[in-house]
Amino acid sequence: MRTLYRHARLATMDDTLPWGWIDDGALLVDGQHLAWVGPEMQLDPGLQVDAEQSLQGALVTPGLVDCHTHLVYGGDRAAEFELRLRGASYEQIALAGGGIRSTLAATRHASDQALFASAAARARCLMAEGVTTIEIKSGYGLSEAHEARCLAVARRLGAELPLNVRTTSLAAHAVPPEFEGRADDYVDTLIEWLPGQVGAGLVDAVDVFCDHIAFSPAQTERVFRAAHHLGLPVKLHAEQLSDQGGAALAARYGALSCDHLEHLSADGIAAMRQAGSVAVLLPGAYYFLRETRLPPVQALREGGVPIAIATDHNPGSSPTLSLLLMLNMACTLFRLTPEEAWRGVTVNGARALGLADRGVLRSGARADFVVWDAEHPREMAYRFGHNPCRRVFAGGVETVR
Ligand code: DI6
Ligand code: FE
Repeated sequence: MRTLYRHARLATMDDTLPWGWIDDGALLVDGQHLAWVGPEMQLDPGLQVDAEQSLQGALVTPGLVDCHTHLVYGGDRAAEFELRLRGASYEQIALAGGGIRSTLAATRHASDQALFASAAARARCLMAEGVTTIEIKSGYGLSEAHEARCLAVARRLGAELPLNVRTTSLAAHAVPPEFEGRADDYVDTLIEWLPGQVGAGLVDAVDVFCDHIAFSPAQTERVFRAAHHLGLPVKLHAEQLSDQGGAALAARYGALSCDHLEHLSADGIAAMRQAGSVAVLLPGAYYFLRETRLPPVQALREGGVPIAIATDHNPGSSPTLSLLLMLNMACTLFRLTPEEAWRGVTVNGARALGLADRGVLRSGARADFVVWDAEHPREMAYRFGHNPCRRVFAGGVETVR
């Protein structure tokens, strides 16, 4: 089935032009992929198609990619939010056994169906704003069975919703109570879970939370070595609360991305540049934790490190379900330009997942695209709390909204 969509204002995100802009453009969709993208004037007059539609000058962008989420978990942390407003810090709550551990208990307690239903509801919120690919991390199960269960729920979301899901094993998110005071034993144990997760087709990448309240660089490296051995790419929660040299370590393992990065050093930037790792900035967590230290955006730019933006959706530090809001926050809080922020939720978000076939409207890419009720994509970076998403296509198929 070949369908031609005509008369669109295209922000292709191709890097040869600002925004990859085409004023009056057309998209030829052949099955799940784009077979041709370009200006109307260059359309082959003899082109044979099965169907044709005019988009009447509407704005079209690539489908959005949310490259860092923790979407599968039980419960919420609204009560913890209240505690924080009475003066407790995120770190104090974590050290007192709250935080990630309280979500762990709620997750273990939830049925498979409840986990699926709550995650699907969240995924639908993201999809309503044009998200067509998301990454979902485990990390709230923290036992072999519960980690596998959360990864399986993520896989099921990808199978049952018109959404592409990439899964990341984040068993090294926190030390579960069974291993209290024995973080090294826990690391040995979670490493033993990985081959089973790979064998069951549950995992596309491996991540670690490397920080003073989580895992040390030495522990992180052990997990990375195991991932490397299994041929799995790695990512890292790096330099969020302190500089542990995590980004440089991850770069040595060819990390797809290093994420957060508020405390990233010049050495870390140089190592990421060399390795081609993407800097995933997470303005939702920065905002919600009321951080004051900004990620080194200008140095990342000057260093030529690609920047992605994601929601980091999780119940503790970033309970947002709006990637469009993150576009605005990336600009207002981190001073990205609207175009940088947009590249961050499209082409560079895809790159942070190791995916070269999406995030750009070009021949051969997946036919993931969004039609907007807007003149220009900069409007979505400018407004907040507003969703002008009109139609979403995933793999060439219009999704039901
Ligand atoms: N960094 C974060 O900001 C989240 N996880 C992580 O490694 C927080 C997760 C939580 O508080 O539940
Ligand atoms: Fe995270």
